Amino acid sequence: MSDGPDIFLDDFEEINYPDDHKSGFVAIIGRPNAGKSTLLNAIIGEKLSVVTYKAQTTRHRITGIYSDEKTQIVFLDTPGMLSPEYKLHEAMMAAVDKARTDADIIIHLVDGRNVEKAVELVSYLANSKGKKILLAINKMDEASEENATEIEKKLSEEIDYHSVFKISALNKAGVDELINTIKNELPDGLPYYDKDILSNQPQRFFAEELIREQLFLQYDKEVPYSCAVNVVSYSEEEEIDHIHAEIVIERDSQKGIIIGNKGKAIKKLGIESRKSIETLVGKKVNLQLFVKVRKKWRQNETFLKSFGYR
Ligand SMILES: Nc1nc2c(ncn2[C@@H]2O[C@H](COP(=O)(O)OP(=O)(O)OP(=O)(O)O)[C@@H](O)[C@H]2O)c(=O)[nH]1
Ligand SMILES: [Mg+2]
Repeated sequence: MSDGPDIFLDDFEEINYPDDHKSGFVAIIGRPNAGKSTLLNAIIGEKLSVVTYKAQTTRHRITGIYSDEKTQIVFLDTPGMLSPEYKLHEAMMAAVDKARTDADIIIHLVDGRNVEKAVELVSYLANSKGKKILLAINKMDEASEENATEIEKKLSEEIDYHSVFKISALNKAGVDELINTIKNELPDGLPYYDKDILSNQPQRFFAEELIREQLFLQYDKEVPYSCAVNVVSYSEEEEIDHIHAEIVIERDSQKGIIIGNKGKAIKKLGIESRKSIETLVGKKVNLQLFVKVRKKWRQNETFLKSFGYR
């Protein structure tokens, strides 16, 4: 007799998928601010990934799962490609690397308004041997055709793209064509996740991201970049979720900025974060925010790990 767990086959629901079912991973990779998170949200139809007008908003690899009867595509939104300046950046690039390795298909997303920016760091992607790469030239609601043509020409000298798309993630223009091509190119396979779910990340993760989004929107300059958000506890009741979150900063001097005159700034941060979390979870939220100083956490492996960046 083995001492393994008893497994009752009755516990497994048998689902019959069509023989030609396809599934796979698609990484969205590009420079900061290209519109990667906007594209993910446009595809999934929900706000899964935080979008702001500032560069380097996304720090983690974020999954969004697209399913229909015959397909499941696991999209991986990634931080913007950059040359690392500190350890947090290294961790962000490691998230890009992991997504690139896991992907069956890569969407190379570029901002069509700016030729110089669109071609920056292209050598990083040119090294992705054996992967199908689709070029998506974004922001075509504002970019000129001449720019798009020049970008396509320059990038195609470095990368042998499977196909090229001109899209506006913001207006959801050209996004269906992109998805159809991906569907055709995916390998045959069964779904990786339950078809009802849109992401495999836990709710506390989204809570952290939504608070971080508000930090980006409400504070200037270096402040949001030197903050991490850590949900210490998340307890769910039927009518309300209770969340206890820490805003982690690098220096004592930032405490006053986060809290603001008579606590006004942190109050606003709390209210706006709570509202966006309530929209996500569809019920009331009781959010408590605390500010904590962790000196130079962006350079510290242990802190990076404990905040989920490794
Ligand atoms: N005009 C226009 N703006 C867009 C489009 N797609 C995204 N944006 C804007 O570009 C900015 C950056 O968008 P994000 O989706 O956060 O970009 P990202 O590539 O995820 O950025 P990081 O996470 O910082 O690397 C936001 O202000 C978006 O609203 C588009 O198709 N057209
Ligand atoms: Mg992003």
